[in-house]
Amino acid sequence: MKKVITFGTFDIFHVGHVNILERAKALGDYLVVGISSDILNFSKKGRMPVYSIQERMRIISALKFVDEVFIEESLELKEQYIKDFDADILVMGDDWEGKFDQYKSLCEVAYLTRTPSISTTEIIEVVRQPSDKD
Ligand code: C2G
Repeated sequence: MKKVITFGTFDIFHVGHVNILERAKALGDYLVVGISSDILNFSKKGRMPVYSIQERMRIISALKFVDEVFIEESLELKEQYIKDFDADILVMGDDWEGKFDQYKSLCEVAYLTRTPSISTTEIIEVVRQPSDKD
């Protein structure tokens, strides 16, 4: 059985998230998703996620192509996570291109093209815009 591992915050779940998780699963038989803790997201993006870690884990684990989820506590623990879950391939969006190449001695590393024109940050900005009626 080929095990795939991927990581992300997956805040305000959107179609870009579905696309990468579905394509990640298609590269193997079993998909494990490390979901960034609220504090890790704060350190990455300078804001707390809109959805809590419990909510984000509940959403991601409900997807049919996700087999297992866990909390990603630190960006520096990838080696341990890859070993703990016995992953054969690490998959990330290409905004991380090259960033995880040091793990190529442990497993395959693949960067998939991001879905264009959608991100959590853009959704927050659009929702914040006052509508014409306001
Ligand atoms: N993604 C995508 N297309 C988008 C938006 C996001 O393919 N339009 C992908 C990202 O490339 C990433 C995953 O969806 O692989 C999750 O994205 P984020 O929630 O923004 O997670 P990120 O902050 O990149 O966390 O250890 C690594 C980090 O925890 C990754």
